[in-house]
Amino acid sequence: MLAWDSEDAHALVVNKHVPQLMAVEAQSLLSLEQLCPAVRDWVQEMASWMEPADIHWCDGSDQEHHSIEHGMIRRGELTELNANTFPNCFLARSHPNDVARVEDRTFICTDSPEAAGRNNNWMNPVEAHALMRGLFAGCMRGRTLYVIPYCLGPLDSPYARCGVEITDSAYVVLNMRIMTRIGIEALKRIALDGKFVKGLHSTGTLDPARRYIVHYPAEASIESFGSGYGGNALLAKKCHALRIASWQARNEGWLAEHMLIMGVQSPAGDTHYIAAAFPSACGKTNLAMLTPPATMNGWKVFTVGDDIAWLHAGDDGRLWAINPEAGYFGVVPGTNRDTNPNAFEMIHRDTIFTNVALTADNEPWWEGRKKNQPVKDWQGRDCTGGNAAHPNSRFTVSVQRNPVQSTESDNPRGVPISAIVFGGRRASLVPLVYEAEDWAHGVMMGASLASETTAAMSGETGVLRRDPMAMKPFCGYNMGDYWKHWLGMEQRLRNPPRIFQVNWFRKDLKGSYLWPGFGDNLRIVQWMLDRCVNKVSALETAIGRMPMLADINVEGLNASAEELSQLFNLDRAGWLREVESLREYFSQQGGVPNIFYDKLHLMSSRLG
Ligand code: OXD
Ligand code: MN
Repeated sequence: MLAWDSEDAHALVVNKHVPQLMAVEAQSLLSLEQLCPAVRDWVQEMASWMEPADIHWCDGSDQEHHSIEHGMIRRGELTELNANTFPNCFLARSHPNDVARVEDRTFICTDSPEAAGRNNNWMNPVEAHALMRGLFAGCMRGRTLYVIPYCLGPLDSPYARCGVEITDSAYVVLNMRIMTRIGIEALKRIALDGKFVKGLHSTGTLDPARRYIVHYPAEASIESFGSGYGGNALLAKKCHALRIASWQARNEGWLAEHMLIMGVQSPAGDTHYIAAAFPSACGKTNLAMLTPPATMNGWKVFTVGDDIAWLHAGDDGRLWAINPEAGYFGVVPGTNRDTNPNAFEMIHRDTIFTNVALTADNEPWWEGRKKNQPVKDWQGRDCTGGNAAHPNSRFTVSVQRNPVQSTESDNPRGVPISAIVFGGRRASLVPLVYEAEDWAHGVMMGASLASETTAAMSGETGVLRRDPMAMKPFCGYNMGDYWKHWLGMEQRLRNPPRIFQVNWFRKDLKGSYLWPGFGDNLRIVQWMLDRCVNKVSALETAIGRMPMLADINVEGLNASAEELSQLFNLDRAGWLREVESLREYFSQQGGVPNIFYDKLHLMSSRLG
């Protein structure tokens, strides 16, 4: 059993920090500005460059939050929603050209293009600084410059990392306060750590031609200009917790991944934790807070995180995970009582909605809400049907609102991971679930991930693209080096998690989904966990280990035996084409570990 005594581990980590914390505590009468001279000096330098009308240091208090909120309401940037049915909920509308991450405007600035890899857009750091300097110069005239000190991860965790975001967007402040631990406590931790990631953000004029999201991994700094959208503007999220952190993680021997973390408790009472990577808008939030089907009595799911996992090898040789975030920035459309009852309940109070539609009762509305009809679309226009809510409309809400949030979420040590899961959105080929034969095979499986694009990034949706480990848009360096780093993690793990791939999205010839998904995904999770404790055996196939159908819990399942077998159908010709396409893809990346080619060779000879 993998449960452990969290109280003891907590004491162990916290005690290490106590003398230093007391020293910083003694300074708590100092103003925020004085608490950390390194931050103060940097803010002053940036302010002289951006020329704001005033500077606001965020302390993270409720009072501050309400005053910023009221300012936004007064200026028409935030609308209060129905206070009876959605208390303390607000609607924000973004500029119609600013609704998603912009991968083509996102850059990694390393000394050489090779270090950034073909998976990233590259810019020379000197040129990038010059370009950004021009854009930021005087950009905050007449505006307030907010200083947001934040901590990613529990404040007392040795794995937590801090940053400071400078922004001229009040929307960013409100969202960052939900998504991370901001304010005085974060600044104290920065004073202790003696370092922080520097993030500069300005919405500028929201001109798409002057929109740049630029990262300098070697300098641990980020510059984002011209967008107010979450993934481009909440710099702690994708920019810091993934792009900058993945670079740091490689140097320091850990992993920063685009993964949910969930705890699964069996009726016998033991809990296992799973880390699962899926591309954006492929159901991570739904899986992380899944409600078990009625027939799986006694099973419980707890959410640790829904988007990002920082993973470290523990002294015990297991892989441990923390969620660096403190909130959810989830996709709204499709959320209802059937698909995700926990999320549906969670977003009925204390939530910021972005780009949803409105009903006549001033309630938020989105496709799949199943109640009422919209009268205003996401741009505030009278509704005539179509996409009333934007397909990438979002909710921002604290993890504390999640009825199934894990009590281990704040554990400074994290949770021990039993299984790693990779999943993509693929209409054909990839079976519902299969298991890797060993760590290297699992890493290659993750590297092979492909998925149909979604509305979370700008550009066409539904196009199949390779998205290794669901990190294509987020890996702050060369994919070849990243895969080698993943392979190398095995040396640090005496008891590594098992690795699986899932595909909830396989369709039949008529284009209908073969698998019901949502709560029923727990049946597949159960099989994976049974594998982790060697409770069931598996079928060795050309692509990996597949379940024996009798080992899948189908009690009460609304899928026929025919559908189930189609979900595991191994299309040999299709897989041979896949192997060829992977060889080609890997050869384009550069620096690909040889073992991937060995694994592909083995796969094609078995398929042949
Ligand atoms: C997200 C994304 O917002 O992946 O989490 O786009
Ligand atoms: Mn994400």
